[in-house]
This record gives sequence, C-alpha cells and structure tokens, in this order.
Amino acid sequence: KIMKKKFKKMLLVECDLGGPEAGAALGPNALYSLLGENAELVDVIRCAEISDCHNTTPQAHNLKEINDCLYQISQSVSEFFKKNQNESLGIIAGDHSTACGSLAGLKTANPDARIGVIWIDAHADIHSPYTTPSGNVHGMPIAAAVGADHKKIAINSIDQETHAEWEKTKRLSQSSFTLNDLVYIGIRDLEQQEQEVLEQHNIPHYSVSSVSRLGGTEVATAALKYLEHCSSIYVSFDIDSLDAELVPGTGTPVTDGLDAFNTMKIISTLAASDKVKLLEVVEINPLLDQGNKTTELVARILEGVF
Ligand code: 6HN
Ligand code: MN
Ligand code: MN
Ligand code: MN
Repeated sequence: KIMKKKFKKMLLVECDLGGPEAGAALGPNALYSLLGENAELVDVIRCAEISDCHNTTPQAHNLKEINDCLYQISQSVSEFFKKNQNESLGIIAGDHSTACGSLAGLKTANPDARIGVIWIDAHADIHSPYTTPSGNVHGMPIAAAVGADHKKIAINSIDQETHAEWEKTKRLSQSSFTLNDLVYIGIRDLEQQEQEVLEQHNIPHYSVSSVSRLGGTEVATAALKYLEHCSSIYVSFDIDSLDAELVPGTGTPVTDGLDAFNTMKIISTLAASDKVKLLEVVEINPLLDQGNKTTELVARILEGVF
C-alpha cells in the first residue's frame, strides 16, 4: 500500500556554531538532497560561520551568534504552525544547539500547549554554561529550553558577557516545556552533573540495551504513553544515538549505540502519533563522513517519514 509520508514540509537550519568543529552546517543539505521530490522546503536558515564569530563567550562558545540563529528558527517555526494548524514539520539542522529555538517556535504558535519532548541521543544535552565541560552549546539546549542554570552544581564561573547572552538564550527559549515532560532514548555518555539533574528530576530514559530487549516499537509506544497528558510532542533525533561504527560522520560519536533497525522502528512509531508535530534531525557532519555512509544510513532510517 502507498503510505503518505508524515513530514512532507521541511525546514533546514545550517548551523555548526554549537559543536566542537565546523561541518555540521553542511548536514541539512546533504540529507535533504537524498530525500527526493516528496519533501517541500519551507525555509532555509543560515547561521553565521565559525570563522566570522569572535567567540567572546568562553563558557558557551559563539552564543551571541547562536542566539541570532535561535531567534530566526523560533520565528520560522511559529509562523509555520500559525499558518498550518494541523500540519507537522520536519527540521534538518546542524549541531543540536538549534533545538531550543524549534521548541520555542512550537510554543509561541500555541502558548497553551503542554509540550512533551522525546530526546533520542547518546548525550543528555542538559548542561548550562555553569556545568559544561566543553563550552559547546550543543550540550545545552534542554537547559535553555526549560530555563535551568544548575548553579548549585556549578563547576564553572561564567563571565559577564556569557551571562548576558545565556539570559537571552533562556528568554528566547520561552520555557517551552518542563522536565516532567521529557523522555530520553539511547543516552550513554553523560557528565556527573547531568546524571545528578536526571536523578533529581526523575527523568525516565530507555537505554540502548532496553531498546534491544524490548524493540523500538515498544519503547516508542512507552515513551508516547509517558507523555499521554501532553497536547503536542517534539522529537529530537541526534544521529549520534546510533552506534559510532554506523555514523562516522558526526562530531561526538559514542560506542555501544542504537542499531539502525530499532531506530527506524522508534522513528516510525513516533511519527505515527498525531501528537508528534515536530521531528528534528541533527548532527550529521559530511566533512567527517566516510564517503556518504552516515547521510545515506540516516536517509534510509527516515525513509518512511521524511
Ligand atoms: N550533542 N556532554 C558533552 C558536552 O560537551 O557538553 C557532549 C555534548 C554533545 C552534544 O551531541 O548534541
Ligand atoms: Mn543567523
Ligand atoms: Mn549527541
Ligand atoms: Mn544532542
């Protein structure tokens, strides 16, 4: 039978300012070019290039320019949902820092929505400038989105400019959801501060071994069930959730990750839910890839939905 694809409309966000090196900004176009004629482009947002940034915010590299990008994403996403009330949007972005902008856009279009978040990643991405080990903003989008600083468990003191920009990031991010409405899948490379936040807030997560044991369909169904009380759901798919061997073309690969089959099952089960409005795919870096191996695998995983 012919299945209509869920995410027919796409937003590309070409940004690599939040990761450890350049190249992820090329990911959106690389993946989009493999999707075929079904995918309609809604907008392309191009962030500043690393070489044009002055990096004046050492505990959150390039945050000033990232904030400019987050603002544009939020505008574009909210405009889409205001115009297309009952539709869904696919986003292909570069590094993961963009996610708080997407969430802010969804929230702005529908301020009364209770947004649930399913975060498929090797990482928890819940650092703030106060706890980050690297200063890379792609490790911070969840903290930004919920407006958390984690000052009590700080390991960094942050300078004035970083402070001012982070306040702006949180403002742009709108407190679009809360940690009560977050589920992780695949996380396995966390710093101790992140571990503490997860324990303190009792945030559920499905490990790679639970995915292999239960299967992708069951895990996705359970995640949706956990977020039953939410009115719309945002899914973030960081491709480093997949096993490092499968995805050489990503900035922070981690071993012992998800397999392609179960990941495909997770994505297609989530996409089948009417509540899932936004699916964001991030962290393909073509400059690090072996040939086109990573992009091609991700395209195959998304085939049924993008
Ligand atoms: N990502 N926790 C590490 C850091 O530098 O904060 C890694 C973050 C990776 C972020 O993959 O989107
Ligand atoms: Mn920009
Ligand atoms: Mn990651
Ligand atoms: Mn991530």
